[in-house]
Amino acid sequence: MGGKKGNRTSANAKKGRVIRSVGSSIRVEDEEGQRFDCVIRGKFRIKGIKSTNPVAVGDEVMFVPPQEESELGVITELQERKNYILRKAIGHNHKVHILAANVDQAILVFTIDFPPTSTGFANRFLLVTEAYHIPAVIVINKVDLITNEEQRDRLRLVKEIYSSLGYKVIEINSTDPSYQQTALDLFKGKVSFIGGHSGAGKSTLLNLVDPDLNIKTGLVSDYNKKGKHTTTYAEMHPLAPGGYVIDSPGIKELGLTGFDSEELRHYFPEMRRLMADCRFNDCKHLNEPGCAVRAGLETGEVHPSRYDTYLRMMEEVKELRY
Ligand SMILES: Nc1nc2c(ncn2[C@@H]2O[C@H](COP(=O)(O)OP(=O)(O)O)[C@@H](O)[C@H]2O)c(=O)[nH]1
Ligand SMILES: [Mg+2]
Ligand SMILES: [Zn+2]
Repeated sequence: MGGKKGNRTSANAKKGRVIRSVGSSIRVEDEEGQRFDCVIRGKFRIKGIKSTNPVAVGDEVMFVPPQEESELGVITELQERKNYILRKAIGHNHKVHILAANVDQAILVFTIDFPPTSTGFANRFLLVTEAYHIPAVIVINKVDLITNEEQRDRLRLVKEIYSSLGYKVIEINSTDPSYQQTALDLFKGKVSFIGGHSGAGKSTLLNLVDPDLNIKTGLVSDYNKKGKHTTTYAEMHPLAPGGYVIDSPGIKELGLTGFDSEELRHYFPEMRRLMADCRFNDCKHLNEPGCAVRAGLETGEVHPSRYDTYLRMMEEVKELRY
């Protein structure tokens, strides 16, 4: 009343969370769940990274809501990020794209069969989550389809490898409503990133959490395969029981942006634990004498599948260097 129309100052700013960020189109949700399309005022720069997008889904911001429906809200401040996931920006050699920020957990939907998920795939997923400091949970889905001894052996092995590394491992049948509470407990109140092979049951699992959720995970990367889309973005969907899920390309497509061979070994928790015992401080656990990680392969402290992924990744980051 009496205030000058259009004179929006930071004094009216309120807290919000970015739930969509595609080009200059940014959608913010306030604490009551109301959504506003917003623009950014000023420059948001994050120390150390050159990104193509100033804000990403999951970002906590201060924004001034529009006074009229036809107007846009204005984002005035970006809060510090707890973590963020990067990918290489398309069309910009040395820039990155922030895919998502403030992610509470990464959920890997793993299947013993139909389709089989390899431990190599899981290792790569976990390497990325370790690098971004995002706690990971392995959800073994389709346990109802485990019927023979060979499958049960692989189930045991997967549980053993990843729980001994400290990851939470959960078994589920996403088509069985009696697992609904398990699914709710997992997602409720958290910002979750979900990954896994196509057909592993991501949509089915999310449907168990929120039957009204109308998304198809993996849609974005599917588009990419057909070449219809060139830009990739993530979108955050609110979940009925509280919390959000990030719809995004598979974590595999995130690439190894910015990783180098020096840091790779820090993202394998078991190697991190053992490296203090290596003879050389800068041991890369390749052919160095007195290497505790290679010794760990003999004692069973390091699983061959994990070491194998490490070697492959070391090769890949060498090739990616620019
Ligand atoms: N038997 C069984 N089938 C499942 C389970 N979870 C998903 N499916 C089926 O697997 C297929 C692929 O699931 P979907 O959720 O689309 O996989 P997404 O590609 O990862 O999203 C569908 O036919 C689902 O009904 C499960 O736990 N057990
Ligand atoms: Mg799906
Ligand atoms: Zn070593």
